[in-house]
Amino acid sequence: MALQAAALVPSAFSVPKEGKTSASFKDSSLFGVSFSEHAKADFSSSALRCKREFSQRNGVVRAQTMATASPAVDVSSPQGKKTLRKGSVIITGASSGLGLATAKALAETGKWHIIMACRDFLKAERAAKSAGMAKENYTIMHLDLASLDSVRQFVDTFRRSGRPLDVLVCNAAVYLPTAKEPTFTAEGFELSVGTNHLGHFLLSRLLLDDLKQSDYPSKRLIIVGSITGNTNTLAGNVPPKANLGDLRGFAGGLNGLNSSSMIDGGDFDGAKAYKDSKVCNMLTMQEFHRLFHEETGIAFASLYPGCIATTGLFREHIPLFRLLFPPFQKYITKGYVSEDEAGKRLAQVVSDPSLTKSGVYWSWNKDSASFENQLSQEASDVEKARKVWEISEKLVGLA
Ligand code: LMG
Ligand code: NDP
Ligand code: PMR
Repeated sequence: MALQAAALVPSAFSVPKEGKTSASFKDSSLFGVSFSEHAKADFSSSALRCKREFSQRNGVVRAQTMATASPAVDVSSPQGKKTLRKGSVIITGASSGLGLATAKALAETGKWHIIMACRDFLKAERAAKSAGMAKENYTIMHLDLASLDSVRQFVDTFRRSGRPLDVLVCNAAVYLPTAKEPTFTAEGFELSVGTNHLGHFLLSRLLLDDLKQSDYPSKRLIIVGSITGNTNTLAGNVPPKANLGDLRGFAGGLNGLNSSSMIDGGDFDGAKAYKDSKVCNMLTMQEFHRLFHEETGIAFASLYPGCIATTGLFREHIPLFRLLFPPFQKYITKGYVSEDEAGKRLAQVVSDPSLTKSGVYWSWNKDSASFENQLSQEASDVEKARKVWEISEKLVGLA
């Protein structure tokens, strides 16, 4: 395989190729707008759109067609100034790593209420406390992405809470690099793709309606991607490489019984399954953008936050890897970022007024300036995105 030299640099440092939608460092110059700029952005257009009434009453969901209880922009403040209500953001897997750091960064602004969607309630509570998050800034709700029933139940519980949904962040993931045999979700899908992609696919499809109903000025759906799913980078060329093939295993249901547990139909490989799941995440973001951006105004985005070598993602890896990986990334590849820094990056994609473009895969350069990065050929394949979407709909019971 002939790889271009330029294609081998890590995506965080790569210069966007010509010919694609206005990818440029110009955008990154807008980066750095502080959270305080948030309220100054122009919010007039969608201020009085339909909105669900905020109601904490048990089991009551009230659909209303008039803005009443708490419109996103309140122009009736004493000085007649526009003030923005707290944004409401769901973050999956906010009990550790990137999700927790993002929740913390957003909570610290005082402008967000974070719904921490986690499979381990107690762990999430302890994590929020130790991150110093104030109680009024977060709610923990149970979500196990490895069960589609749990996903549906979560959506139901969230709707009953009466909170609006302004931003959804699909962040949770599992990585099983040392597993010899596949393990499965409640519905029998291979666990990495089942959790990282299918669980999030159902969640975001169901919550799209809630996002549509929000009157918040900048509505976003963010799906965390990664460099290791992109074979146009050095990191993406470390074996085993992501490759969805012709999707035969996926179409067969990934159950390891009458079909392969791998999307491409091959033998099980946990590291590859994770990377494949990230390709699905990035393709899903683009298909969402293609189908719904114009109609809804929602910004769909993905990102590579940098190599956060210290997170729980590597908990299943061998101890030697866990010992060497952080210094390797810090001193050799220089791709390392701390959880705090990565959390600030994702928090920008949630709330920065300059990162509103839809259909973008964000990355950050050495100076921590954001830029629109190029996805690999497979991770930007329009036909594959369409097929992954169609098969996913069938597997999660939406088609
Ligand atoms: C698999 O191993 C595991 O089996 C699997 O379980 C899972 O973990 C998976 O991706 C995750 O990895 C992959 C294998 C690499 O593992 C290793 O990383 C072995 C380490 C080899 C050590 C190399 C020495 C590096 C020196 C640094 C020493 C510091 C500390 C080490 C820290 C280790 C933690 C990472 O697989 C291989 O086969 C090894 C080859 C890797 C090369 C990858 C580069 C590919 C580039 C492709 C293009 C080449 C082009 C040439 C250059 C062109 C220049 C313009
Ligand atoms: P962590 O393991 O720290 O965080 C993952 C989170 O996902 C945890 O909170 C975990 O919950 C949760 N989770 C796992 N399975 C489920 C499930 N079935 N239902 C609900 N939640 C679940 O890893 P990271 O913070 O590193 O990973 C976060 C995201 O960042 C992932 O999408 C990953 O792919 C991406 N990423 C990470 C990089 C890195 O270098 N670390 C680089 C690029 C992307 P619990 O706490 O209960 O285990
Ligand atoms: Mg990688 C040159 C830059 C670079 C970057 C930015 C990463 C990120 N990695 C790079 C290079 C290399 N890695 C090289 C040269 C090697 C061979 C020594 C290497 C190896 C390696 C392994 C074994 N790297 C890994 C692993 C993992 O198990 C991680 C993985 O693939 O998880 C799926 C991983 C990662 N390297 C990264 C990042 C961000 C990861 C993990 C997380 C992820 O993509 O979500």
